[in-house]
This record gives sequence, structure tokens and C-alpha cells, in this order.
Amino acid sequence: MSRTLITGGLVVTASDEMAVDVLVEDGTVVALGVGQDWTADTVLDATGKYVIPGGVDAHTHMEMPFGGTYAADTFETGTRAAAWGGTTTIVDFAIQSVGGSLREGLDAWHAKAEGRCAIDYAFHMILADVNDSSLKEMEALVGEGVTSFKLFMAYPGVFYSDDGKILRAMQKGAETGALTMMHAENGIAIDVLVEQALARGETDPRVHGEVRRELLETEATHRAIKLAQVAGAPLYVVHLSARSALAEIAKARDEGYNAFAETCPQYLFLSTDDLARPGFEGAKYVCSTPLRPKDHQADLWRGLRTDDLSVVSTDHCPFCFTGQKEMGIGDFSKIPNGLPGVENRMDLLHQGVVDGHISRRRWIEIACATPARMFGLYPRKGTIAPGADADIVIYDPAAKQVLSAETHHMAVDYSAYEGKEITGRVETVLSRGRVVIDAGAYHGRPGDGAYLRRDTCQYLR
Ligand code: DUC
Ligand code: ZN
Ligand code: ZN
Repeated sequence: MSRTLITGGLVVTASDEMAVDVLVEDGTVVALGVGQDWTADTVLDATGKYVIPGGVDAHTHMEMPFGGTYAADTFETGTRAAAWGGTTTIVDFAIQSVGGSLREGLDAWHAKAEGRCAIDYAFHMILADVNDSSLKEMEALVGEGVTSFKLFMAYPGVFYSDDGKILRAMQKGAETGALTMMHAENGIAIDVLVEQALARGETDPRVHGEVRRELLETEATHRAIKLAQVAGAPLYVVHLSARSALAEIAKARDEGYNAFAETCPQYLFLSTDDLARPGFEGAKYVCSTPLRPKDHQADLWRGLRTDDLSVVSTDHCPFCFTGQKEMGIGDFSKIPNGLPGVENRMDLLHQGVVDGHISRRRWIEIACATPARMFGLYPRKGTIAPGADADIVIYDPAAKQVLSAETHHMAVDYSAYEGKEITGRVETVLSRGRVVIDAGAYHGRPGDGAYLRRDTCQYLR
């Protein structure tokens, strides 16, 4: 039996702040207490530090095929970078190909991830081809712990589903207990605006943000909510970026519907000013939904405080500037969509604490506890309590750091936050009791991370 003791820190969970020691046995938290006579093989001194649950990032795309290329982080590099940033669980998106089965898609993602991950991982499934057979398959997948399915109102000809398909998938979600996740942008209208902009000779990255109009996120969010209500299904809107889309979610929640939404650090810290950076630099900030004008950020922080936004995930989908983002020189629509961020989420949200946007406990709630509950992993993940996996971060709230591609561990040649000064830094990370990060060194191995079968959404029962 291996025993680890974490002493002297302030344990912060979504519900409590406690000056207690934490005892871990064989990868599981067994006790919290003060003045106990505990002995251990390893003692970690957390005096002056926070002791927090490992982050749960419920939205990543390792090695995602997109626009003729692949997201630059593999499961090996991306999960290692996640660990460096204090995230100990990811939920990635397996993809059904058009004409293919869910099984084929899921098997392919298991093959990419198995034996390579530094931290524990689970899967959502992207439904790219809703038909009788894939709807039937959803039942089996829920039984295997894949309990959430993403649909797209955007990307016609790639991932797009029309309203009839969306309704059918939502009905199946309601029947099986699965959660429908929605990319809410009107992709049919966006494609018209893209074509018109290019015909006018408008080719810069900035135009990506202009054609993906706020109104088209709001309209799609509204439509997704109404379709979910018709189906009697819960809804989780991913990567919400616009204040008017947030108002749609808030209204549905006020009316008592199970409508949930996440936002991402990029929408809290970056803006259309970044998309408009000179030259082709703006390509680094091309993602969908797009970055919005800076004044949306205060509304998103408020949504996080009021719980109209329940979760912050990264939508980590990195493409190198050289050779990948550059595919869109002369045509912004060919820039692969996505930003790196899996390593930065816990720090950026802690900066939100430092800046006074959210409390410490809310930080842990939106980054650890709620994503775990939303996606059926709580209390094994997302908290520090007897019986939970010992996924624990010792966090130095006073340390200063500067975010940079020079020092990050993601396999991408730029940082979306280059030069940004942050207060707070991960010091030590335990994944199921094993020290994987400590004193600036990585001690894990590919394959340490295990696949997690998830329960259904724990806000619905
Ligand atoms: N948005 C992105 O920015 N990248 C991948 C897919 C998506 O929906
Ligand atoms: Zn999406
Ligand atoms: Zn995504």
C-alpha cells in the first residue's frame, strides 16, 4: 500500500475552503483532517499553497482532423501539457465520419488514445451522420460510458445536421439519458456570407469574425433550445462566445429548462482585436464560435457568476502557425479553426479570481466539479473528498509567470496568450495518487492515464 500525505495547505473545493491535511492511499483520497498522527511514504508540504482538485477539461480535440490537416497535439503531447497546467481529466470528442458508424469512430479514437495518455480521459461522440442506424447505436454507447453527443448547426458538408436530424438525435438523447451538446452557429447562412466576403476580395483573418455574426450564434442557440424543448431533452451549448447567445440560455434556464452552456478562456481574455492583428497574425486567433468584441467579456464573467454559464472548457484544438494556419493565407475560410489552451485554463481562471471576477470556490466549481458532474464523473473526479480519485494539484497562488510558447508544453508553435503575466502557478500534480508534475519536472509516462466510462449527466437525476 502506498500512502501520500499533503500537509499545511488550504484545500479548496467547489463548496469548502479548509485548512486540513489530505491523506491518499493507493491512488484514492481516504481522509481529510487536522492534527492527525498520519504517517506516509511521501509527504508533500503545501504550506502557503492551495490544494485543489485536478482540473476537468470537458472539451478537447487531440489530433482532430480539420480542413485537410490535424490538430497538432497528440493524445500523448496534449495530455502531458494538460497535466503541466493542472488538468487531470479530459473529455475528448470521438468523431463519426459521414457514411461511417459510431462504433468505427469510437474505436478509432480509442486506438489513438490508448496507452498514450498522461492523465485520465473519456469521450463524447460527434454525430456527423444522423440516421436510423447511428441513432440505434447511441443506446449502446451510453452503456459504454459515452453519454454525450455533439451535433453541429455549422460546417455544412462536414459535420452539419439539419433541424430534422437534430430533433431526432435529441429525442434519442431524451430516451437514453444522453446529453446533447450543440455547436450553435447557423452554418448555412455563414457560408453565404463567407462566399460574398471572398467575392469582394476580403480575405483577412479578421473577416472570419465578421461573417460568423453574433446574430447567427444567437439564432442557432435559440433554435437549439426550442428543438430541445420540443424533444423534451436537456441541452448543453458548447463554446458560447456572444452575450446575446448567453441571454438565450439565461432565459431558458429562468423558464426552468435544462439548458446549460460552457464558455472558454479565449472568450474571456481575447477579442476581435486579436483577430484583427496586422499581417496574417490574426490567424492564430481563428476559432469557431469566433472571438467577440472585448465588451462581451464582462457579460461572460457575469454569466459565470450567475451560473447561466456552468463550465469553462478549452475547446483545445491547436494548429501551428507555420504550415497549418498559413493554409489560409489569401482565404480566411481555409484557416483551420481552433486555439491551443489545455495547459492554460486553470491558470487563466485563477487570474479571474485574482482580477475579482469569480471567487476561489467558483473557480473550482466551473473548472473541476461542474464539468465532472455534467458529464457523469463526480465525485470520482472534480473534488477532494474520501473516496475520490487522488487527482490533486498543489497550486501556488502568489507565484508569477509569463505565458509563452517558449515555455509551454503544447505541441504548437505559438501561444494565444504570448507575454501575458499571470499570478498563480501549478506546483505539484497528482494523478490517481502518482506525482506527475513536481518542481518543474514531469514524472509521468504515456499510458498512465486510463479510459473513464462515464455515467449520464448528474444534473438530471
Ligand atoms: N471549433 C473550433 O474552433 N475548432 C474545432 C471545431 C470547432 O467547432
Ligand atoms: Zn464546435
Ligand atoms: Zn470543439
